[in-house]
Amino acid sequence: MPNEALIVVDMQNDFCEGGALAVPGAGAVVPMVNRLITRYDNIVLTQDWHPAGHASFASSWADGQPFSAVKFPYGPQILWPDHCVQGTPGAAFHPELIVTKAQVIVRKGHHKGIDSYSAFRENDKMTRTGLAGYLKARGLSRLIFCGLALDYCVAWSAIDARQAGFDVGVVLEATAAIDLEGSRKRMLTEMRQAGINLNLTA
Ligand code: VGL
Ligand code: ZN
Repeated sequence: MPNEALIVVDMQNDFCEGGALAVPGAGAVVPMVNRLITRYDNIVLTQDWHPAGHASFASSWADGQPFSAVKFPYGPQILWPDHCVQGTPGAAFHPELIVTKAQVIVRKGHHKGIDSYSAFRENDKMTRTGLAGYLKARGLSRLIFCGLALDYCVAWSAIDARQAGFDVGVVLEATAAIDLEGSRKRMLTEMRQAGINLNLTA
């Protein structure tokens, strides 16, 4: 369909097996995502792209514990292991990911003090990446999401997309979750309540 775009979220080495913030089952997602990429004409890749010493890294704080929840000026934030540092192999796309068809790559999390799970809006809920404007300018109104991690960057992106007025679906079998303290189940419920179609297949 000419008005559809596939949004491939954060298929990067650090989120795959052996990476700094490996998502369980990420390797199995790569062939599923590639199958989707071959089927869609309009492809957007997102890339988590942090400067060294990013505020979301536990190592940036005295006593910072990876996977702990803390309070940032803009609200709650989880501290993560150092990951997806700009220009490092961990920030590169998985070597088997089909990247040639992508028309745009959206990099996010580049502001040192603000994390960005969503590909549309940073975690301060104010700073916009420009992706909504890009998609609207191209007449792409129906968005299909896949990639990593289901319960963080995929879910936050999909929910923001609904709020921005897009028709949204997620291909669950082409995702994998971090599942931190029930986050997988919680975000599936939130996505369903937001009117996101979770019944798509690869
Ligand atoms: C992500 C945690 C931190 C993700 C990115 O891609 O889901 N999660 N940075
Ligand atoms: Zn990140």
